[in-house]
Amino acid sequence: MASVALSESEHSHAVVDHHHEELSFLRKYVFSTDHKIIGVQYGITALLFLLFGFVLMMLMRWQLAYPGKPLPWFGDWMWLLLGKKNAALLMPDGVMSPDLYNSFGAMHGTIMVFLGVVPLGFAAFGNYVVPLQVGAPDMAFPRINMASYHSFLWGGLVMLISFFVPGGAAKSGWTSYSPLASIADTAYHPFWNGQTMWLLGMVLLITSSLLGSVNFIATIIQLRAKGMSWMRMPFFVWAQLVTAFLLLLAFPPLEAAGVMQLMDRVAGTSFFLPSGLVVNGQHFSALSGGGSPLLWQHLFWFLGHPEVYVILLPALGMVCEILATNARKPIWGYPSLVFSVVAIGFLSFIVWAHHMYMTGMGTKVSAFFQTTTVIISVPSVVILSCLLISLWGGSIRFNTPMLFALGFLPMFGIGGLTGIPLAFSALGSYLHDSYYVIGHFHYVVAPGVVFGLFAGVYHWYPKITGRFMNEFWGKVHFWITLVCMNGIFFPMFLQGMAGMHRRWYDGGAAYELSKPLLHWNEFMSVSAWIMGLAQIPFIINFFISFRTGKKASDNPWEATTLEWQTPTPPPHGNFATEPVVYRGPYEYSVPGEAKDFSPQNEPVKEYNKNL
Ligand code: HEM
Ligand SMILES: [Cu+2]
Repeated sequence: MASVALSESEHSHAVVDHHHEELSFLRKYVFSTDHKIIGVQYGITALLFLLFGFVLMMLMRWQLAYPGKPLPWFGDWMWLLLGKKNAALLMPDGVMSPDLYNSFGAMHGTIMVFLGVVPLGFAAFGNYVVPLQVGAPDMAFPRINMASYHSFLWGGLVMLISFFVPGGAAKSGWTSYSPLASIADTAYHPFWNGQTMWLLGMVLLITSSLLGSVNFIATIIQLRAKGMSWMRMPFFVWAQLVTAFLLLLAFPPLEAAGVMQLMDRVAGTSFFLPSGLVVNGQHFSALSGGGSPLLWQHLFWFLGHPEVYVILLPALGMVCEILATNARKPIWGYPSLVFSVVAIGFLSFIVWAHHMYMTGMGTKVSAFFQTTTVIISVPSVVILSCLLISLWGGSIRFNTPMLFALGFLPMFGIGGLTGIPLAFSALGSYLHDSYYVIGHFHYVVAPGVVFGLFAGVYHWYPKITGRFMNEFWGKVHFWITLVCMNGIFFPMFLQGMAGMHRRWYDGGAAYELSKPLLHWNEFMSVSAWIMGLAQIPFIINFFISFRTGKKASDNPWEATTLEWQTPTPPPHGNFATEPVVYRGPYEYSVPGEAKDFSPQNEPVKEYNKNL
């Protein structure tokens, strides 16, 4: 804010002033307004939630592989996660109850999406990297930035606390469909129950995202350094800009819907509750009724589909940066990348009902959504193709960030291509709610997006901490994770095509149709647990390298974008003098230049001006 108005000389003056002013620990690390600290806060919190969401899934995978068997060892410790009362209620004799399975499933989805991947990709890397890449001293609104993190943190804490309320955390899936979600959990306690807490938590998380998104939009539009024209912005910045618009425009309907569902639960309204509702033989005649369950689905998916791009785009942006840096080549077709990502942004608002083919929408409406869904795959394919072609003829450096970025390409490719059949309602109706769908979107979000995020951690870690992470353990982390990811998710396609349903508490054991494919469950679960072990080297590497890692210079990867043209780690205010940009973002191996990278703030030599 203040920094926007400052002229260059005033600003460097402000930097000097800040050095003299000793901030207390609380102001510096907890209530910080520095985008870099906030980025790190988001990053650490999100990584912890990512781990937690994964642990929930590893516990569920026990139940899927060995239905009804008591959980070994962990069973005795579940009270730590659930409280003593809930543990006795939801895990009698150490066996996971159906309610607990549903609860873990719903919280896995919610935590991964809203507390893990999006805060890491959009908020953590966005906060740390975007102002540096556009050459700004900070975000446009530093205090709103702080409020955004704190709203996120409280949203996360509410979600965690909900494990301990009577009956445990929410059980209605990450989609919380009404009418079941509207009446869920109230038997445990009229207010302090999982679903109500979920809604409260979501309201805080959505508020946080909205605060973040206006900040990114203002920063990218207003605070770009001199010379940083639109088509000179690194692709990561473009991806963040489009993501911010998606959040800003798609989340408000869900926030409204969340408050409405909350009112249905606690204030006797019937926004989503129909007249004459009967659930499991129980009549809900006291309801005033007249509400529309379908309205919830529309409001949810109006956010839900753009949200998948909110999950994807930041990771895609990071992969692009890392590929260019390590292939030592300009990105092939940068303008088409930019136009494609903007096109995805627009289109993602008119495809949402492809999640709702089973609701009995008319053929005309479904034809519309099928068409838009197929169209949106075009820009995605353009982006993936540009990235692949960019590798052609490069002298590739196979370091850990590059391995993860390379791993992203085929994994995201499998995820995207397996989505195309789902676009057609005839096939979608058969595959709907099957493990095929779980396999499809996990290929996008787990080996896809999560690989992009890991690539980002390894790539920007030296800038943030001044030290490299260990390469050997990074590679061990990559290869085991790659193999295990496919071990977990590939068999899901086979199971799903054979008709195995998602959200089955026994993993299909009770159904004749799953018999031939049941043996995969154990294989998938073991893959998940080995993958869990493979994260240990990453965690140790992450913390140990902070002190003992190899020292990194200011521009250790010899990269071109502005975040590498400041001291490592960047000082408060980021740049000693305001940078001026002379070139596009990926000028690697420019003919006639002495070195194979030409930073954006390096003036173009006279003889190269017409190249
Ligand atoms: C990498 C490790 C992961 C594993 C092993 C895993 C596994 C699973 C499995 C087996 C299910 C289906 C449960 C069922 O239907 O009964 C599931 C559901 C889900 N997962 Fe994951 N997942 C992982 C990562 C992620 C990530 C990174 C995200 C999001 C960005 C994610 C989002 C979801 C969502 C939204 C659901 C649906 C939850 C619901 O049914 O409401 N998962 N996961
Ligand atoms: Cu969708």
